[in-house]
Amino acid sequence: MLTDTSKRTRSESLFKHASKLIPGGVNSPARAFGGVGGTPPFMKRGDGAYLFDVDGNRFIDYIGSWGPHLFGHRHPKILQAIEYALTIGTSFGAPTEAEAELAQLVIEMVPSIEMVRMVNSGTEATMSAIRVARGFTGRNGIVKFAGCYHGHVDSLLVAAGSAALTLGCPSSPGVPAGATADTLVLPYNDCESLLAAFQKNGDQLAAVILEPVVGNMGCVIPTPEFLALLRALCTQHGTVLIFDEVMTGFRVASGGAQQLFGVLPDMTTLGKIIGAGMPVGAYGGRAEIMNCVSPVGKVYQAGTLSGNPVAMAAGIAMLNLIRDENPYPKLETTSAMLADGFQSAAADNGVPVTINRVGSMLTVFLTSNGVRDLSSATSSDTALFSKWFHGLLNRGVYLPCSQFEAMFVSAVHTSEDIEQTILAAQAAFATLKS
Ligand code: KE4
Repeated sequence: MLTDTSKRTRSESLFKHASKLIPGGVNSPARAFGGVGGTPPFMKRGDGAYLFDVDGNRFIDYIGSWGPHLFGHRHPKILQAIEYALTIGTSFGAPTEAEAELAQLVIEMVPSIEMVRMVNSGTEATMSAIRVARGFTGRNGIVKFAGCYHGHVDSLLVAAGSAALTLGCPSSPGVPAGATADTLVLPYNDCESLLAAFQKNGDQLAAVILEPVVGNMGCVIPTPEFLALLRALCTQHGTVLIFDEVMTGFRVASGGAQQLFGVLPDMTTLGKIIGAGMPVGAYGGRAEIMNCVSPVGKVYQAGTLSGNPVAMAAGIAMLNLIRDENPYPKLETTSAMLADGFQSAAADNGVPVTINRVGSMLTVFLTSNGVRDLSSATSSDTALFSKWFHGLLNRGVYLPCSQFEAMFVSAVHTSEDIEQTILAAQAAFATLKS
């Protein structure tokens, strides 16, 4: 039975009020509905696979805070760990045992990481990894790929994905030319241009950074040839290969995309799931590289709240949950059921879609083309996507508010939730024909 969640008057008044105080009424542009229009629901609480808004509507949540909630909202073991941490304090600015405990878990779980440094966000992680790669190699050049998003780092805010792409500002004003002069942007999955770039500039390249499964132009999957060539060229030229696993880390496998695909980077950045909803990022890699980081080495990076005990407790609980419960088989089954359901619902209504999925991250592109890079992703009909998005939102299903994002299934989404979602998708696709 379909639910009607179209009445959201309190969210509308809150959005008007917040917009006078905070740019766009949000603390991150991705939440502002800029790509789909309308008013974002203001959420009151989350529980398991659901979000509840201030108007009393319940939504089946496929954002999961943009990735962190692998086990849904308010998992008891994560809450318990946070509650205990609060009984001993919030932050000391001194080393604690918990930081070493989370570091140990990350090193054991992520194949290529020998040493790791905690920070407070994915952006801090990628910003720091780029600096370390430049310090380690003594070079300046970096390669990124059009449509990939690595946080709002000056040198990487070029042809960026996520909300930068959604809102039509993939290369942001305010970033001085000097900050991106050493950044080379290539098409994702394009072996030819990668080879040419290395033949021309290989020995000036400090790093190549990529999302090893892209979420930020929607879900885009690397070809095995592309990953293999990347690895080979970086090895050949002494360039640091950075897998930005802020989204894919602990999401597509316990060891991230590098474990799933069997390709080991030199450095890895992490975020989202590692903090279980608390602000945690991390960067790590070969000990030889990480020993360049202050205070052991000379590459400076610091943070008042990095490794704070409350966030560490949440991260430790999350990674222990992953090791104890191994959610991936169930995530695969539930996510495949969801993708198949979307595919049939679209076909039943004559709506051409392309669905890309890796494990529990997926995107329904409103296009009949295959989607393998930014130009094919942007061939999607974003106006049609917006209509479909609102059709689902008004029927109790909360997808990422952009064609250029990935949705996430959690380990606590049930088959009933999936069936309910497909019913809503069926009805929403039907409205696209009118
Ligand atoms: P944060 O600084 O937002 O923690 O992480 C930046 C980042 C880095 N790398 C990847 C692959 C990422 O996906 C992100 C952040 N992702 C976006 C959503 N696609 C976060 C949502 C937002 O910006 O509000």
